[in-house]
Amino acid sequence: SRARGPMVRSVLEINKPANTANGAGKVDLAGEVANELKYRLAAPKADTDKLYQSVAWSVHNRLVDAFDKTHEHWNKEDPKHVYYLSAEFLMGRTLTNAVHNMGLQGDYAEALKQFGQTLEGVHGAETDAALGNGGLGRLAACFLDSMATLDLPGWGYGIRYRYGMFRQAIKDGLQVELPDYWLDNGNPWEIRRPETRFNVGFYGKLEGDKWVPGEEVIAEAYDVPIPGYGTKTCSNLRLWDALPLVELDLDAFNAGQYEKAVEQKRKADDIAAVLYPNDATEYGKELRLKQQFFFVSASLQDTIARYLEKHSDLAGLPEKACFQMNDTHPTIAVAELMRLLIDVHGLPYDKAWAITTKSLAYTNHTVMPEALEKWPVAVMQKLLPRHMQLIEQINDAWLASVKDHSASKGAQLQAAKKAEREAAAAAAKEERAKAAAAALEAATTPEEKAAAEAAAKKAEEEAEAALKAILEEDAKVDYVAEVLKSYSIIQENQWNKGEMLVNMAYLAVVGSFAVNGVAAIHSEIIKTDIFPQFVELTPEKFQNKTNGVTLRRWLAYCNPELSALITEALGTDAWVKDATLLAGLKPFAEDAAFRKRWRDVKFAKKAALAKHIKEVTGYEVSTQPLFDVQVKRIHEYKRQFMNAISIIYRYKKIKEMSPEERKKVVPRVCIFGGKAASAYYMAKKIVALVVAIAAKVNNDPEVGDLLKVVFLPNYNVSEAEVIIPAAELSQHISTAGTEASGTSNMKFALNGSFIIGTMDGANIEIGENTGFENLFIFGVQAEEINRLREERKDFKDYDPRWTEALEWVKAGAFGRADYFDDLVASVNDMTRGNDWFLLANDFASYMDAQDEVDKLYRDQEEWTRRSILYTAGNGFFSSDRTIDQYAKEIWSVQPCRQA
Ligand code: OX2
Repeated sequence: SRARGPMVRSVLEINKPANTANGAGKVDLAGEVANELKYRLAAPKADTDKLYQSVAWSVHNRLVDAFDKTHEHWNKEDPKHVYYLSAEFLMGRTLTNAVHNMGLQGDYAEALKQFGQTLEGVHGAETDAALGNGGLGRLAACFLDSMATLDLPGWGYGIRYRYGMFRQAIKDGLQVELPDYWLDNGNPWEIRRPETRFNVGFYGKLEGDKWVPGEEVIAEAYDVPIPGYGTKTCSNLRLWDALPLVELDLDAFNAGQYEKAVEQKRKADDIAAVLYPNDATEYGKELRLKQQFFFVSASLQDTIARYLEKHSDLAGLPEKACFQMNDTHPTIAVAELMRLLIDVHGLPYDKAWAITTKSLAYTNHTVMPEALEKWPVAVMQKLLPRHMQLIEQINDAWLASVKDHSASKGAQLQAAKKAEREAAAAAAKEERAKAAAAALEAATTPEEKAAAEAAAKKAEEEAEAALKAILEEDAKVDYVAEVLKSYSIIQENQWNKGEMLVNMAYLAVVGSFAVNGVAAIHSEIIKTDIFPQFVELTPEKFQNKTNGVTLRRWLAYCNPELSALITEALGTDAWVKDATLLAGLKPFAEDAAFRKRWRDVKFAKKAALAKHIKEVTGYEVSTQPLFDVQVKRIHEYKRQFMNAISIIYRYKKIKEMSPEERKKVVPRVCIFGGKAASAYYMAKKIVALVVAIAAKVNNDPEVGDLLKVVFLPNYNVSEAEVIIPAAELSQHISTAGTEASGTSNMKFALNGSFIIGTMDGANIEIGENTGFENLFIFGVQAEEINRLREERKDFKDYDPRWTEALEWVKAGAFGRADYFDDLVASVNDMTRGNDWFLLANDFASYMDAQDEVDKLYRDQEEWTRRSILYTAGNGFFSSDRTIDQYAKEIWSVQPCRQA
């Protein structure tokens, strides 16, 4: 559904002035756009769509210029590069970003005038490049922007999925998934490189150490130029497409075997076809491992080939290349780099291992156990037999190296266990002695005394025998082996005994020189809960790199009105590149006239969102109420369900109020957005519940503008760019300890939106930067989670409001009572659900925090004052800062800037 504007002027008309308007020495952009329109698109009329494409192709030419110069420069200087290996890059639209980053907005605006159009006018015709699910993929995209902006030599490497993230629609109240045909109109933002191809093998057999693949495909490169902001640097995102070695088997075709004739092509097509639509969960499908290996192998082959154009000794590779593995998805790189060095380049194992472990670094993005990828050995063996052999070798060498440590740790554990048993036995013995003395004392006859003595003796003997037996049992436990097992990359599946798995996170930790988490709390949790045994051995490997977002896309371009105000106040636009300057806004929070202008901007953005809501959902919302937003992937741990239930409670109370009471209610528009993974049963019900609440509440005349609920379908980067600037309150309410970082929280904060949230992920650091008094923090702390899960009370004993709202859903107040039954039971029926994410526990404090929100919103001056402090306080969350830290503390990559 693409915005098609009115037909504008004919090509003939616009060609004339365009060719003569510009002076010598200046690129004639209007003429260039006209040429693209006429010759590349062969379009007789310049409608919005065609005009967008023509402008995009013209911008493409400017990008290619910058790209070529940058790479010529880097080629000459030969600096160390970082390669960001990621299965996901969630780029969104490119036009506005590219034009602004290159400082060409004035020129293109001028050129477009000749077609009776504006940049903003054609912007909407672009389809998002949605090659990612959520935070992880968008982070990769922000990182590319910052790397180029900081002139850091570095490329992204990924897959050119032919179908990106599915398009979400709501049909009959439920989510439906539609294919994302993002390449249908061509893609002006990429350069196909038919000369850059590598073969990637799968399956087959081992002849000793020699791997003979049973299937092979070609990886072909597509380059996506990445222009930095305010610099000549234009770096690269190289995405791989998969092609068959033989596209058409003509013999088979001629023999009438049509399917066999295109079998290779079909298999290759599958590899680069779709992005797996899961966020923070495991995929566990052979095709997924195939995709991972496909792009990792091509990327490593490519970088090694370029290295060898200039250098002969691969021992120097770590001085020229660092590979950052974005979560476990690319961690087969550990084995593939080993294979390439040993099998293809003839290096001995030890030398290859030294190079590998000096070149690889790993970022962990989640502590959700289901997202830490573990591949069955059987699958790995079948798909990548040589890699499985190497992983076994790596594991053996690794376990041998931790043998001494395991022996002493095991012995310590065993001694500690023994001491513990003996101490317990000694304490019990003392108790028995006391009891025996009392029994003796109480005995009156000699017979009774004798009996008491005999009983005491017997008890003593029994206890000693029991202790002996226990100690003997303990002695049989092989503590050393247990400790050693905790280090093993290959481990038994705890849910399916007998099945062996390759723990990809462990492989990554062993194969990397640096491991990092993505927010302070998360980096601590991975040390204490996920990799404690590795931290014992190499504490220096573990780092924190708190996430960040690019201020270009997420403030300057998505909120030009606020940007203009900030620039005016600071007297410079240097904050776009140096986010620490935003702190200069603090004094303006005290200025009533400035606050008024700040509010006016927010109001304008709310009006734009209200218009969008009307267009997309048909719902009419006023711009006066508080705009309350929760947009992110739908997941039980993110607790959209808790938000929904609180809205139901609010709605119920409004209905029960007298007209007088209703006057005191702070009106709200509650906005949701987010996709549910297609196979995620509960998440889909949560979407349906929000849609059902909206249908009921928005059509209830009794409630009017006091409450509106909106589910905006197909949440993606472009939607976020409209939603985030308009938000006044945003919700980041995951169970403490579950959201590694979150990155939308940073985007909201930078756009002056308040945060209601838990002590989780980057919320904590946002609190530190904004001042916790300005956030609405609620809920239990991460340290309490395990205990609270064990101490589960009956659901009705938490907060009566919780059960009241849930019972209403159960009674069918929002329709589909049967459909919502499992969802409601998961947090409301002790026999059917354990409320794993502690919604019931946190509901009361969440409701209290919401009351605080309403209270503060009534005081618009104070609200605005603090809103300004959000923008002023959070420059820390620029991805420029994050990338600078990666470059210095992990990659050892220096800027390489053209004069
Ligand atoms: C996400 C995490 O869930 C989120 O908390 C974090 O902000 C983001 O990565 C970027 O670091 N898939 N998505 C994530 O992790 C995984 C795995």
